Amino acid sequence: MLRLLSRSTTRGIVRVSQCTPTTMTRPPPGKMFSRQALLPRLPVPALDQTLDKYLKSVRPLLTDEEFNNTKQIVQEFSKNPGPKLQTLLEQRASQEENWLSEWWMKIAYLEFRSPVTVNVSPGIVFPRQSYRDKEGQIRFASMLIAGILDFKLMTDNQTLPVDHMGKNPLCMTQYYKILSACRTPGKKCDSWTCYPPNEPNAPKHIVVAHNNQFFAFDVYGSDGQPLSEAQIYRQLKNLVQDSEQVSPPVGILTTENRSTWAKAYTELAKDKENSISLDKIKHSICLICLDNKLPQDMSDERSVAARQMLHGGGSRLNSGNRWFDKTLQFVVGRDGICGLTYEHTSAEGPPVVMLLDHVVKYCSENKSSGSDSPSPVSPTKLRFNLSPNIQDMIATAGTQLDVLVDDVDLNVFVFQDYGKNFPKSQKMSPDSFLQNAIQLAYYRIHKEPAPHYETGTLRMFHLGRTDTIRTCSEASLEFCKAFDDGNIPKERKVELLRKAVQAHKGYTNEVIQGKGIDRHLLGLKLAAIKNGMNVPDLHMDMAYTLSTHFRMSTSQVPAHSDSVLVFGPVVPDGYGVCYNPQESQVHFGVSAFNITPETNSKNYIDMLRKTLLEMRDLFEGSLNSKL
Ligand code: HC5
Repeated sequence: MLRLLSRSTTRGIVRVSQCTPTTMTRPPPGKMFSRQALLPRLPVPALDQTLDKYLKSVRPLLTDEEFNNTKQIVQEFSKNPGPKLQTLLEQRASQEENWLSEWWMKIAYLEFRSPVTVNVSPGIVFPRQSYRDKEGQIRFASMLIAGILDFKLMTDNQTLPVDHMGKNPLCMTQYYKILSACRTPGKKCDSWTCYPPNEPNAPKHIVVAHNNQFFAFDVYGSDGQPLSEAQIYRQLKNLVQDSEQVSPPVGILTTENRSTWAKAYTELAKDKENSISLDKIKHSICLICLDNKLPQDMSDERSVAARQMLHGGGSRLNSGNRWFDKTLQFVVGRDGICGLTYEHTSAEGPPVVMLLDHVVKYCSENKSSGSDSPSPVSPTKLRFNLSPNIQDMIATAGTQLDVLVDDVDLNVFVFQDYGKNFPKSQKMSPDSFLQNAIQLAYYRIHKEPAPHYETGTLRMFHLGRTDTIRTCSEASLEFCKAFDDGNIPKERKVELLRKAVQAHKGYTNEVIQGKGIDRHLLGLKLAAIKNGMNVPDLHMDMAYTLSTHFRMSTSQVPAHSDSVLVFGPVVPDGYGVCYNPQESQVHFGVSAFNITPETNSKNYIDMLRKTLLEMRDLFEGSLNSKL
């Protein structure tokens, strides 16, 4: 069989060598994995259905002439080479645990060369904490670490309950991949390594970053139990005192273009001491970044905090106090600002949010964790010897990052007039309602529909990741066109909105059942490439390029805590919109790039707020008129 992607397990390390992303073998069946073996395998959708849906989805983005041309291309594809590629894909599906997940890890992440910072790694701002000084910062960090270890215990012991969507159990393997994992840069393709729990070499240390210095900190006592919060505090206090000097920002190299970073990595690792430090970071459970304050500009505090989580503020602020290759980095800032950033290769938002909700709750309960463990070991400083060449690379990386940071236009807001409650009261899916609001706000600013990506989960399938929910539809466009048309009565607008909501809901249901079109079309393209065939005309057609140039890149990530989630746009002329919908409010994080003056996050936020209010008015008006 064609086994493109192999896995090598050495002494419990799940290592993905260059260009060979991994899936973990089926984990042992603890409570957490009790449903794992029952999960269905990701299907390959029927070809004709995908092609029909594809044509429908591109229709609102094309002129009649363009559409007719695309229709012809699709028709030809359905005869040749479509069926042949479909067979190849079905063969792959019958041989792999999941026909998509390893390809996806490679295409979407490991081969992608842009910096992970801003372009790939999301940021999350936690609810603001009450501490206001350095002492409070260290105390909170200690509690946070205790909370992380408390969560880790549930994955180590596999006592975490299985997640469900409705009645359906979801794949739980991502929980094994967010802690003790790291990405490593490669020349053409990165690799990703994870050290699963309960293996002989499972890590026992975290890495703490302070003033751009890194420390390996063993957080378990000699009895294998987590250190108490008081023990963690004492060690952190010493560590902070020992690192008052700001060091050269070696971590800034991790914000580079991946191939550039790969070169620097090779150079850096030539030195024995550096190599040990790099391994210690890679092998750690997670990073804890003790940050300095970001200067407050005209923005509100939460938006400044969001930038701190997404990129750290630039080379002269906290961006060197990071290791962006690390899967999970918790950021504990000054004055009660805290959150995290995560490297996206191995997991989607929900497992990370589950962890953060647990940790936030743990910290709010302020329970002093357990008894002391024997023989705690002091943290050790990870040394980096920086050759003049590396120093130049750090300087260049800093300049590049500062350009990127200046380009990011990021703001957050809480919409407080309603949350899921209003659409529910009108018997509409809250997410489909919000998605249509997001599309409409774009339409009202730019006077055209946006190719629109919403993350749809495939976790109902073993090793499932995501597919695209294409929010822009003929129904959404009709609603957008009608919305500001004074000649159209409210009742009609409500009717059009309901249709658009229904279209989105229907599309969503198909995606989560494994019948989306984007990953299928990608699979067909890869099947062609891997078998030495040409990229099909369908994929070279402008309709494909246009409809996958996602000006709106969006994701719904519900959290129990009042956390704000942010990520960058995926195209220079687009927006990134992440939202945490709650019962009576919605937290939004909105990003754009300054390089495109037409897209502006504040402007978009104003329009989205206005649109959400006017969408509700539409209903109240129509309800009143019935009274
Ligand atoms: C803090 C949680 C952020 C959610 C991240 C997310 O949804 O990432 C998307 C993953 C995917 O495969 O759809 C990618 N996206 C950010 C570009 C929407």
